[in-house]
Amino acid sequence: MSDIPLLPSVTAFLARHHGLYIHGQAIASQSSARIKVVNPANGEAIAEVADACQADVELAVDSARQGFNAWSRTSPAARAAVLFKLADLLEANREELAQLETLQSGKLINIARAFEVEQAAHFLRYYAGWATKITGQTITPSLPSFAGERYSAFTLREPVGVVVGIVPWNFATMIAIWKLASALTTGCSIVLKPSEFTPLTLLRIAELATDAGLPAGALNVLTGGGLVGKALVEHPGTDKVSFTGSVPTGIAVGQAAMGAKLTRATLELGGKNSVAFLPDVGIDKAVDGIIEAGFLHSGQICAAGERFFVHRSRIEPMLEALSHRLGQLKTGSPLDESTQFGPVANKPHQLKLAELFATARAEGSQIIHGGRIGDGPGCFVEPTVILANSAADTLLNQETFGPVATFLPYDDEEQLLHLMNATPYGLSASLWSNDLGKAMRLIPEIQAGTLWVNMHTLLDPAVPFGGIKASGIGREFGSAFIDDFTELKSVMIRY
Ligand code: TXE
Repeated sequence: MSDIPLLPSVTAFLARHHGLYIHGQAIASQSSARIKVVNPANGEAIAEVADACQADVELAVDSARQGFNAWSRTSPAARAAVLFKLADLLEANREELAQLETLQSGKLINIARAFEVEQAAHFLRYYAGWATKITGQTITPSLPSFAGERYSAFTLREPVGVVVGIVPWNFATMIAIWKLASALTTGCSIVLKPSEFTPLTLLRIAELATDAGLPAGALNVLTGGGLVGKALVEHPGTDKVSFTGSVPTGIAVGQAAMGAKLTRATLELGGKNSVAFLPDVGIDKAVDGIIEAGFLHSGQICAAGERFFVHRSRIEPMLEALSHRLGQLKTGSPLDESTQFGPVANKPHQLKLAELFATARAEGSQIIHGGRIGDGPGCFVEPTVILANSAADTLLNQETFGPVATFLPYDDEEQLLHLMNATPYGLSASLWSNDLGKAMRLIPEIQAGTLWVNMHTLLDPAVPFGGIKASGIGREFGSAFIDDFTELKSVMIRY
């Protein structure tokens, strides 16, 4: 097989002189600084975007305040209709968005189509459905009446205001959709700041949002690096931050938000997610599970499994079967539909993984499979299996965010639970067993915001998602997001 041909609309989009998307239109940045967008599959620059400056931030926030005034007064049904229309437009432009996503992030084209576009449209429709279902409560106040007067009370859920959405590079389209959907459904406006590595699809989605009928200013897009995100977080005109990214940056963002003016912050950060196989799981099922948990999108998923615990009696055959399976994966261009394993998303990430492999070797962890990066211009990294010497090995504790599964054997359930929870993070975990009763008893003992049983990584818009411990604050999806994107106003009436 070979690469699919690029659509003419994709080639034309790449060649554009990209500006920012402010107040319903593409406009030039007030800075001449540019950022090159590089295709990680071959190291070639494919486009350039603006590196926004403070003047652009001022313009975007001013526009978002105006957008908030208009959008927050739009009826819930009208808001839902615009979001449903945007979901239709995502699907209508599926191939264009998927190709742009693959070019900027190295994601396999089939994953770009299925997750970045189709799943994103599914999530957007789920959120849109909530626009007409956001309610407060009626309350009978509890105090006694002193002179025959009566009291009644009710609560209102009001949109928090102008949201700053800061997006990482791993699912640049889908995560941006989650953020804009949460904000727009609840009547907030949003300024989105994509990762400097993957800004293209969001510039296109902003155009589609205008086509869907979104009023000017309800969604603005500023491209640029971390400083643009920081300026938005600290800006007096923004009211909430929704951030997805690394733990250190997330902590800095949370501190800046709180420090500036108690700006609300939802932080969805990384982790070091545990995957535990009880001894009753067959080797083939376990290997399928490890690939699902650790190697989907080369492990560049915040919820991916990174620490794998296998009963000592099973670890040897499991590692052998896994290595065999990984050796059969077809590595290649992400635009080739037959490719099963592509590059990681950018050069710094590839180099970070090379450093982690060097650390693993220096510490004497056993590299069972892979453990090297490619030497060409593309950002290729071998799918890697590591057997740790002890629970203290770096690879068992530091997030790799790559195609790396690190294993440690355990002897009994008590030790297993200790190992699973001995991490400062708590985004997700999974437990694999045919004994559902045993799994049900272990579920309350495992510290994670999401715990999967006999599955890993699958996110559903109806099921809340977010981290405990150092993996974040707040929840996306379900109805849980409503709490984070609205303020609760209490109204009390005497009569
Ligand atoms: O992430 P950052 P980076 C991990 C992964 C990766 C590492 C670094 O291990 O190798 O993080 O990736 C913006 N104020 N994850 O540097 O720094 C930045 O421009 C406001 C895990 O890309 O977290 C980008 O838009 N914003 C992760 C976004 O924050 C700032 C997904 C994320 O950047 C900022 C991605 C600042 N001070 C990487 N500094 C996950 N858990 O999903 C940067 N940004």
